[in-house]
Amino acid sequence: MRPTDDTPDLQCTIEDTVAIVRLRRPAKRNALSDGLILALRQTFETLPEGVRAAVICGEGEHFCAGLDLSELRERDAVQGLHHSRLWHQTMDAIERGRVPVVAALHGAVVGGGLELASACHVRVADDSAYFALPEGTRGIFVGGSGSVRIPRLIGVARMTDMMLTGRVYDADGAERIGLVQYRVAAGQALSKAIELARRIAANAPMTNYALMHALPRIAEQASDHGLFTEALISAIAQAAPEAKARLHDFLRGKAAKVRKDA
Ligand code: 1HE
Repeated sequence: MRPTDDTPDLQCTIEDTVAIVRLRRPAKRNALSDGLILALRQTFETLPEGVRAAVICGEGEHFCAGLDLSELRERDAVQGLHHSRLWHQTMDAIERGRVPVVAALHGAVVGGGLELASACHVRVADDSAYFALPEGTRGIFVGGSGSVRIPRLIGVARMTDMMLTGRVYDADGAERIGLVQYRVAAGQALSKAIELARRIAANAPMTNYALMHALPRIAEQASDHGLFTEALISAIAQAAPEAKARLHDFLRGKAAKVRKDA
C-alpha cells in the first residue's frame, strides 16, 4: 500500500492497481471546499500509470455534506459562474478520466456530495447512507453538474421532487430508484467498492475506456449515429492485442467462465 500526493483534506492510497481516494474533513462532514475540489481534480488527472480503477470514499460518519457553505457567503455572480465551472472540471476529471471510479457511500450523501457520487461510474451505498438535495432549502441551485448527471440516473421528475420537497432517500430507496447500483450492510461500503474496483481493474483497458467514453456519448446520440459509433468502438476494441489474447485463452478453455453467483 503506497500513499501518493496527499493534501491535508484528501488522501490517495494505491493498492496494486486500485487507487483509494479519501475525503478527509470529517470535522466538517467532508464538505467540499475550493481546495478540496481542486485537490480532487489534481488527483484524478495525475493518477499513476499502473492504476486501473479507483474508489472514492469519505472519512468519519458521512460521505460528504456537499458544498462548503462557509465559502459561499462573499461570492458575486461572476465568481459563482467560475466556481461552478471549477466543479464541472473536477467532475469531468472523474467521469471522463482515465479509469473507472467506484463511490463508497455512507451517512450523508447530500448536495454536492451527491453530485460527486453521480460523476462516478458505480455507486455502492451501505445501510447508513441517505441522499438529499438540500439546495432548495439553502436558496441555491445545484452547480456541480447535478442537473445533468442526476436526472440521467433517476429522471428529471425524481430530482425535481427531491429539490422541491426536500425528500430524503435511504439506501433502500436509492437502490430502488437507480441512484446506486449496490446496497450493503452498514460499514461494508468501502470493502465492497474495493472488491468491485479490483474486478474492474482486471478488465481489458480498452473495454473500460469504451464504457467510460463511448457509452455515455452513444446514449446521447440519435440511434442511427449511436449504432455507427458502437460499430466503430466495437471494431477497435476487438482488434486490440489484449482482446485477441483473452479470446485465445477462452477458446483453449483457460479463461474464467461466467458463474451465476459472481
Ligand atoms: C458544514 C457543512 C457544509 C456540515 N458546509 N460546513 N449542504 C448542506 O446543506 C448540508 C449541510 N449539513 C448538514 O445538513 C449536516 O451537517 C449533516 C447532515 C451533513 C451532518 O450532520 P451532523 O449532525 O453529523 O454534523 P453537524 O453538527 O451538522 O456539522 C458538523 C460541523 O460541520 C459543523 O461545524 P462546527 O464548526 O459547528 O463544528 C457544521 O457547520 C459543519 N458542516 N456541513 C460547511 N455543507 C456546487 S453546488 C453544490 C451545492 C450544495 O452542495 S448545497 C448543499 C450543502
